[in-house]
Amino acid sequence: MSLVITEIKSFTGIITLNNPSKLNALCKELINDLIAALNQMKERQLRCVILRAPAGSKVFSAGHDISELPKGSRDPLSYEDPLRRGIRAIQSFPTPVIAMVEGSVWGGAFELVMSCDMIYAAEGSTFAMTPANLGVAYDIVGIHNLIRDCSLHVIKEMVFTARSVSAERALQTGIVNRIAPAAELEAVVMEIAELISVKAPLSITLIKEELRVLNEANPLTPDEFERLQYMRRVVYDSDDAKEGIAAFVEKRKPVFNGR
Ligand code: LCV
Repeated sequence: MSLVITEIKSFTGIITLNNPSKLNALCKELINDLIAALNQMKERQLRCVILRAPAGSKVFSAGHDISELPKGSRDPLSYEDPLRRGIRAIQSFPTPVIAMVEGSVWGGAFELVMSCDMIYAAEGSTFAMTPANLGVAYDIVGIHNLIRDCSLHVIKEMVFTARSVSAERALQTGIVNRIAPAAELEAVVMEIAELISVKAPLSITLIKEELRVLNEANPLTPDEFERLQYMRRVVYDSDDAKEGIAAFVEKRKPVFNGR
């Protein structure tokens, strides 16, 4: 059974994350189903895709499936890992992908919604960026996906404290386009999707790709890249990386010693 539900309404595709027992944690299987759904919708030449959780969800997605994180000594977010593949599938989708958020968004799921073209959130939803909770060596591409769309100070506060921000705060800081009461959110997003679906799709596809390429343009020298990769290796080889995951599994607070 697929871990996503797909639906098509006219020119709009709707992908609903559907793994409630694991709070829509982004396990490999769910990401593969998400990518398969996007590929089907690309073949149907749909003009807009909405990514959502079931109505009434308290948790939109609990983020990367922690049980699938390597237990140290391996890059947890390398190029072909599921989260990286899922995010590239959204960013390279030829027409707009809209995140319709209800509930709490955690870690890699925050990067996933940030990789969408627009974000519309229900009042009461929250967003958290959690590598510092787990001792995770988040990767350069993932961090780059966060810093382009809202103030660096806000992203630093989110990462350094791992504390959730409210939908209202996310609206003020440009993380989300708009918030609405949960009961009205679907109508708000469907209206946007319908507006998009009658516009010129070729222009939209071109400008979405121009914006992606320009937004990702960042002069990073090979030496700088290698230096950051070395710093990441120190983190993912660390005792703290193991402690973060162990603490989550053992349902206790982690004790990080900085080595
Ligand atoms: C696997 C889970 C998860 C989960 N994976 O329900 O950004 S990074 O670097 O951190 C990146 C690597 C990343 O995305 O890491 C994951 C970040 N996610 C989080 O930190 C959220 C972790 N989850 C929670 O804080 C709670 O589960 C929330 C607040 C989401 C919901 O709390 P609630 O009390 O409603 P439980 O905690 O009881 O979770 C229900 C079941 O889902 C599992 C969790 O282990 C529990 O399983 P058991 O019933 O078998 O004990 N679960 C939750 N999140 N990300 N499994």
